[in-house]
Amino acid sequence: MDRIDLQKLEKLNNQHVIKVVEEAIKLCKPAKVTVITDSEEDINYVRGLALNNGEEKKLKMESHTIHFDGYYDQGRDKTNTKYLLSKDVDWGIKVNSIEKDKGLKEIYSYLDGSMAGKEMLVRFFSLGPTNSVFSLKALQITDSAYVAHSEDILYRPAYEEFKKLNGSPDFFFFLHSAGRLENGVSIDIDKRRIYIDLEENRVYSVNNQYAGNSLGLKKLAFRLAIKKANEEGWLAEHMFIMGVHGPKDRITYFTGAYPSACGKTSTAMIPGQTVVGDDIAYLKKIDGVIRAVNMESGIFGIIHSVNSEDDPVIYQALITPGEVIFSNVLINNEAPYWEGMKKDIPDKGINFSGEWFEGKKDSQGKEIPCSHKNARYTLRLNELNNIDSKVNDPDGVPVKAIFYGGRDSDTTIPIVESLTWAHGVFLGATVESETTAATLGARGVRKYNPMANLDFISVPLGTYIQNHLKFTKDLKVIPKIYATNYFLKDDTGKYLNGKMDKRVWLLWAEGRVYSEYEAIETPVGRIPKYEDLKTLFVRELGKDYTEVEYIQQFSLRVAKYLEKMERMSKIFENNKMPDAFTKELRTQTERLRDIRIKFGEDTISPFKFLDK
Ligand code: SPV
Ligand code: MN
Repeated sequence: MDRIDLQKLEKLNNQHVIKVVEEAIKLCKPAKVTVITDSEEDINYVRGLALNNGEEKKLKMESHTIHFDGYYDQGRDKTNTKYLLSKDVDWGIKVNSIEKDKGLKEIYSYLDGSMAGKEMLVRFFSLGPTNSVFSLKALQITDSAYVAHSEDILYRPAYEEFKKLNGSPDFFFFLHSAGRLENGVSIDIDKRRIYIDLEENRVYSVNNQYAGNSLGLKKLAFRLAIKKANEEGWLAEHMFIMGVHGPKDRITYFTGAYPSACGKTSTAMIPGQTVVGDDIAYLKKIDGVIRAVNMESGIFGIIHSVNSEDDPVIYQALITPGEVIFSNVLINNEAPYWEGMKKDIPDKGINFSGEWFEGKKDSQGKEIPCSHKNARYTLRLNELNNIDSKVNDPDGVPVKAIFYGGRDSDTTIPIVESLTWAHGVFLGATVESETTAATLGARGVRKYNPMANLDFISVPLGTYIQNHLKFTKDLKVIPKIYATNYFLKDDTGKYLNGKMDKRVWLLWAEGRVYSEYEAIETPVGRIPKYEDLKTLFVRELGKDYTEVEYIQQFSLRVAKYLEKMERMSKIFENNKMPDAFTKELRTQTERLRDIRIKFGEDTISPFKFLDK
């Protein structure tokens, strides 16, 4: 480290920071260490480095770059992401862990000398807006300029904020090395490891580049934050935050949790609304009101099927100059192309498999698409024309409603309002979803995913749910909770809803916050009335919404719901769940059984609940 970089570190007056950096240097043995402050000059240096070392390449459009992850490094590696534990934990869910000493020994052996001949970057960020009671501090050490650059887009720089720590060790830290590279991508994939130490608030990640694995601040910091939130009585959630624009300029803030690739970003981006965040929210009670901040300042979004019709706001940002990193898309003549962009796609170019041509097959004979299903874009929220004015507000935004959603083709109705907060927690905790491309492994398998957080929960499930249940204590305003499903299909396998229908669900829920619509009570919660949806479909989408459609979408598939309750009972039977939760599962099951007997039908039209 040269004198200037050392001085930058020393100016922080924090021995803990110095110690972490010194230990990282001793272990990884970089050729050079560069400390990055919040200055434009330093941040530019990182941008330049990513281009110079080949991790990113310039595209034709100004400030657009392309980065490729390795062919086998295209999603989160769940198998090799583990908690380092010094004692056994009864998680209540399947969680990967490794005995701490053993895990540390292993990952230190992979990190040892991993930066030989490379440059180590040291960066400081804030998780959440600066100068805010919500926010946490994070130190990232990495040999990947792509990682450091991505974090610059996705998080708020906080070198200056670190000074305010006054020497305290109250920060998360992340040590990442992409390991050995060939053609700019990590090659020792068999030695890819991501080890999380909840006791020391630190994460080690090695031999990978895909952002869900490499960027400490994204899903790795999120796990540390969930633990901290549970200890301190707030919530760290896999949630978007958005302003829903109701009648007469009324803005009502919603958060929403969806598993990867289940419509979270596209909900937050529904035209006519404003976005605060699309992935991770911190929620705290302040003066009797739940308020939320986006811990990020950018989006690392799935690009598959982003096009001018379905995602106009994002599409616009992707075709205009401004800082964007594309990853794992097709590049032809310095322009990016991806599946579902609704534009002609060239028949050759460079993609995540190297030289690509239409019809190219992988080693198993399967055709390689032009872009990976989990290919992504990274951009700052302020590149979007629907950014909410409160996006950086240190006090966050007041949360009036919470959405939960999964990917369910045959059981749950498009939207339902919970009967109570506890019932809403139950609805969130029983979200199911078919697996998607955002993680490695089989796709299309139905999995339950409590609060869309299964991959990230870092405390026992019962503790996590209890933290939700008790969150309304001392609240003046209790947010409403909704469970949504955008993926319901008919018998022929056709989706019952258009992509934009979620706009109607959102605005119905917004109106419900102010009791502007009546609802119909069913065993699974309250559902919209046909007339209200009809009005909203015309007003919001210019669409005629027929009674037939309503009946198809909102009929209660009681037999299917009971199958789901059965699956849930199995999951939770050996789990130490809070009584309030167990009660919700029991009573919802009873209500479903009763209604099935009452009507003698497996599928019950919503109109039948009207005369209850
Ligand atoms: C997700 O998969 O939920 C993401 C992308 O937001 S990742 O960084 O891989 O977690
Ligand atoms: Mn996510």
